[in-house]
Amino acid sequence: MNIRNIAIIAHVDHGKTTLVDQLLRQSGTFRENEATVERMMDSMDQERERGITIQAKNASYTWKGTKVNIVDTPGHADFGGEVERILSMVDGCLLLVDASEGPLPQTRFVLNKALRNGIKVMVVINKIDRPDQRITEVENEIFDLFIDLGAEEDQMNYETIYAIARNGIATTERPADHKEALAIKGTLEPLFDAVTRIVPPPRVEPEKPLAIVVSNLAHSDFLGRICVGRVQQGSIKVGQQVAILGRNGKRTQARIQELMTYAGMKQVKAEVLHAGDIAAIAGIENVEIGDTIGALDLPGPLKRIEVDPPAVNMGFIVNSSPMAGREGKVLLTRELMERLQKEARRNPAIRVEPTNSPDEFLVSGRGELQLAVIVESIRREGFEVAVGKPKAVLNTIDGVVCEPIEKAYVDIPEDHFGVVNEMLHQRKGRMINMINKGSGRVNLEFEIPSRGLIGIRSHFLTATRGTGILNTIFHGYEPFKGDIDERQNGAMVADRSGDTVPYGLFHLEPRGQLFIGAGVEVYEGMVIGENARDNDLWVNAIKTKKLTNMRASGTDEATTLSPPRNMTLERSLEWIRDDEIVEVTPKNIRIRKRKLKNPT
Ligand SMILES: Nc1nc2c(ncn2[C@@H]2O[C@H](COP(=O)(O)OP(=O)(O)OP(=O)(O)O)[C@@H](O)[C@H]2O)c(=O)[nH]1
Ligand SMILES: [Mg+2]
Repeated sequence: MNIRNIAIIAHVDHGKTTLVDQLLRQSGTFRENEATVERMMDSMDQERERGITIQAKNASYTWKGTKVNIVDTPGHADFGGEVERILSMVDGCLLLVDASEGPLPQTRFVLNKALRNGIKVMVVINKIDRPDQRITEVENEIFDLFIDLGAEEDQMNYETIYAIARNGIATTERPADHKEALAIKGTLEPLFDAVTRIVPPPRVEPEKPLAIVVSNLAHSDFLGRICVGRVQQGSIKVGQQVAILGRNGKRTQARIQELMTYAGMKQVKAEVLHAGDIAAIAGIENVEIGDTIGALDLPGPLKRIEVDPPAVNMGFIVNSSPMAGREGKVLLTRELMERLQKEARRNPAIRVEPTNSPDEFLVSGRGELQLAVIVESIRREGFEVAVGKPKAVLNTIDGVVCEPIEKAYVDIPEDHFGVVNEMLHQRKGRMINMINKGSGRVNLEFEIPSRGLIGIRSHFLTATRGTGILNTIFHGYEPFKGDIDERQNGAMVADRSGDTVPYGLFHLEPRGQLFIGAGVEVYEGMVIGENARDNDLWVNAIKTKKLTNMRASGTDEATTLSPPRNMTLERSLEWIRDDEIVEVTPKNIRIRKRKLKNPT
C-alpha cells in the first residue's frame, strides 16, 4: 500500500487540531454521526479545558488509495519537545499559519526543526475567512522566514494552500479578501491531493533487519505501555522476539504482544507492519523515547532523538501537611519518584533528579505550563503532592553560571507601552526592537531570562486589559542576570489550626489581601493571604467574638467580608517564595510555609 507520513505544525491556536478534524471527516474516516465533538484529537481533559493541544497524537486517513498517517502536534512553546520528536516519524509536514497573525515565534521554532530534519514542508495559510486577514503580507513573511532559517533551494520551492480549516475548505488560488474566501464552495480536496502529490513516500529500508525508533509513548488501560514509531527498516510481526537498544549500549529483549496501526483516530490490530508505516506496539514496558526496537541481529541502535534542553524546574515534594491524606492519597517518596519518572520516560523534554532532601525531587521541563500540567494530572489521578517555586535551569558554560534567555514578542496597543515596558524591565528584560505599525498598536521584541517570564502571563493580560499578545521562544544561554525583585509583600500566615470565622477574617482584611473565606479549615503555617507589608504576619484567623464585646446594633460584620483572591495552581506557583510551597490535593490548592511552626 502507498503510504505518506505527515505532521501538522504551527504556532499555538493557528488551527491544527481543527484541520485534522476536517481531514478525518472528509476522508470518510467516521461513520455517519460518529464524529460529533469539535477538535476530537484534543481528547485529554486538560486539553479540552485549556483549549490547547498538550500531547502529540497519531491518526490516519485513506485518500484515493493512499494511507496517510497524520500527527497532530501542540503549538504551545512548552510542548515543543513533542514536535521535535514527532518529526523523526514523518517525511512531510503542513506548516499552518494564521492568515492574520502571520508567522509567530513557534512557527519559526517548528519550521526550523522541520527544515533541519529535511522534511518536505507545505504551507497552509489558514483562517482566510478572518476579516482582518492579510494573506499577501503573511505569504511574504513566510517566505522571509524560510530564507532567514537558511532553507535549501528545493525547500524554498514549497507550495502554498489557502484554507478555512473550520469550514473544511481549501484552495490553491489566493483569494483577494475574506469575502471572496467565504464565497469559496468546496472541500479540502485540493489539500488532500497536494499531500499525496508533494509529500514523498517514506524514506525507509525494507530489506534490512527490523528497526524502529520509539518516537512517542502512550498508555492503554488494557495493554499497558504502547510505543509508537515508524518502521524504519524491515517489518514487524506479532509474537516476534525483539531487542530493545537503549541508552549507553543497554540491550534487552522483549516479545511483541500486540501490534496496531492507526485507522482514523483508532488503533486497530495488525499481524505485520512493513517499513514506512507507523506502528503502535504493546508488550514492552521498559522502554524510553529514543530507544530502538529492532531485530535480534540488529547491530546497533538508530540515531537517538535529540530535543532541546529544559529551561525551568521545580521541586515535587511528598505532602507532609497536617491535612495530608485527607483529600487524596499521598504519594510517598518511592511512589512520587516512580510517577515522575513515568512522565520523564514519556517525554524526553522532562528530567527528574533527586535533591538533598529524600522527600523532594527536582523536575525540569520547558516551561511552567508543562510542569503545571503534570501537577494537575497527578491531582486528577487522586493523589496529593506539594510543589516548590519554579526556577530557571542554570547551566555552567566555560566556568560562568548562565541562565536560559528567551525572546519575547509583544504586540500591544500603544497606550499600554509604558506599563508593559516597565513590567518586562523589572524582570530583567531588554528591549531590542520596537516597531510602531501606525495602527495604534506596537510590536516589541525583548530578550529576557526565562525565570522573568514565570507567571507573567496573567499580569500581562491584566496590564493590557486582555488586548495584548505575548509570545516567547527559547533564545540561548547568557550569564546570570542577577536577582529579579520578587514579590514585594510578605505572607499572612495562620498561627493556629481550626476553622476560619468571619469575625477573625474581618479584622485581618485591613492588613492585606485574603486568599480564603470564612469556614475554611486552616493549619498553623498555612498561608491565608498576602500581607500589605513586606514581612510575614502570623495571625489568628479563627478568633471569635467575645460575648462581652457584643454590639448592640445587631449588624453582623460577617456580611461585609470582601471576596478572597482565588489562588489557582498557576497563580500560587508564581506567587510563592523559596520558603513556601504549594500543597495540591484532588480538592484543594493550599499555600504553606515550608516550616510550619510560628517562629516567634
Ligand atoms: N476563523 C477561523 N477560525 C478557525 C479556523 N480554524 C480554526 N479556527 C479556530 O481557531 C481556534 C484554535 O483552533 P485549534 O484547532 O485548537 O488550534 P491548534 O493549532 O490545534 O492549537 P494548539 O494545538 O493549542 O496549538 C479554535 O477556536 C478554532 O475554532 C478557520 O479556518 N477560521
Ligand atoms: Mg491543537
